[in-house]
Amino acid sequence: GNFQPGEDGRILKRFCQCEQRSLEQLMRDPLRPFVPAYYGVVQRDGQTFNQMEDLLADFEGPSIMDCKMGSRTYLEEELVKARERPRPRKDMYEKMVAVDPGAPTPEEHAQGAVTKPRYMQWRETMSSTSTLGFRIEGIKKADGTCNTNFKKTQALEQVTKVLEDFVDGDRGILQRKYVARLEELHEALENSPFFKTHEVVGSSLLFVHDHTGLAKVWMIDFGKTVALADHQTLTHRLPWVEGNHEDGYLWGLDNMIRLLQGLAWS
Ligand code: 4IP
Ligand code: MN
Repeated sequence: GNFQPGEDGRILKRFCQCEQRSLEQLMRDPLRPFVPAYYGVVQRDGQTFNQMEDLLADFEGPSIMDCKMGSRTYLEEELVKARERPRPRKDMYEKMVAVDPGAPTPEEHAQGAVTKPRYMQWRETMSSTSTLGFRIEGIKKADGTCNTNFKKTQALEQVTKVLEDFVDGDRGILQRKYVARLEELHEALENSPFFKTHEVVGSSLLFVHDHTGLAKVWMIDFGKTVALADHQTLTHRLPWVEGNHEDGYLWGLDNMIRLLQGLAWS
């Protein structure tokens, strides 16, 4: 897989240049408290890894939720590449058909393949990525149960139910802790030179809590977080149109906070 255990309180993640660049800059940014500490590159068994903080180390039997943030989950350059040189993907066609046999077009059925942007856009519109600016990717609860079957979790009521289930038990307290942490993150994002000048795509918020009442949220996965061309900045809120690089990250975070606060979404 992508991860290996590292030395005391650290993990190794398969090397990705883009992620390295982002983590290095994030160590000198207001977002530092909200990302895993980065300890540089290491080699093991002939493979290269980014070494970073194990965010689960301080928890006792953690419950974990991964939410992929933003209204777009692929880079603009992937769209350009697919247009110039379409690469039909059989694996993505198969993942699509497994969820909805009616989703591919007749041409796609005939080819038995779809392009990556096509697959990614379809995933966005099936899930809450398009409607809320984030989607739940997976949950692992303290009791050992695991659920990654959220590909069709889109409606506000469904998303709310999953979040409620995740914070079950002492719901009020946990909910308040998560909301407080997300509001701090929100403030850090608004003060972050890194965030202003980067397109943040495919990045997740990792929610972690345990029975002791510890509850935290971090930003993770920067493999598709890229610097904008000179002097360009993003609102992270405006709708995406090709060329503007907007990622919908803050739109999604606002919706997430509102949902967790139990207020109606508008
Ligand atoms: C996956 O689709 C995820 O979108 C991956 O994103 C993406 O990796 C995969 O693209 C795509 O197949 P499912 O979640 O529906 O399986 P992430 O890594 O953020 O989870 P990329 O490479 O875009 O990061 P491919 O091209 O790696 O298969
Ligand atoms: Mn991810």
